[in-house]
Amino acid sequence: MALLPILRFPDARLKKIAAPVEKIDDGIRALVADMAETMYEAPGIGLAATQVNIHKQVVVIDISEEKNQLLVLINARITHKDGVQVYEEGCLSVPGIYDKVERAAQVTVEYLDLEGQPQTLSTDGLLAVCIQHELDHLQGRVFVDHLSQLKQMRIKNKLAKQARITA
Ligand code: K1U
Ligand code: ZN
Repeated sequence: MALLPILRFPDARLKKIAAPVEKIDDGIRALVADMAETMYEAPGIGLAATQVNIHKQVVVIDISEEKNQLLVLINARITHKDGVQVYEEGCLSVPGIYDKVERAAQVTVEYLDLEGQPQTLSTDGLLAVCIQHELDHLQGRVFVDHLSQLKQMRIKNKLAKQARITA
């Protein structure tokens, strides 16, 4: 297993649209293992392949306290959304920035698991937020795209300043 470097906003590669996985082979299984290790080490509660510069429809999520409930979503599609919730989101590609985003309160998602079996999950709360956040990444969107232009400009300036300080 290996830790993967995480792309940082506003890297243009975060805007790429991920392609469906055609075959769940050893390469995909190794990618999932590396993504899970990278997410747990960060630490985070989710990671999309886009964030590690792999443009395939692969997501890992674990919102459990014990970090022992890994959810792997391959070729996921949200088939139903209902209601509205607002949650203060963060993102491993936008370090140190948190802001409120409005998303659906409940979602139903259809996906393939790591064995290639079709699954359907209906959920709400933080897991619903995290699924929408990660599937946004696969479509080339980051959570700051949901914020005002003014906030986006401030975030870019703040991250550029941080990058200058750490360079
Ligand atoms: O996609 C990502 O960059 C991961 C992101 C997921 C997420 C967080 C909050 C709302 C929506 C989606 C993160 O994991 S940011 C870090 C974080 O939230 C966290 C880290 C450690 C413990 C608990 C939460
Ligand atoms: Zn993110």
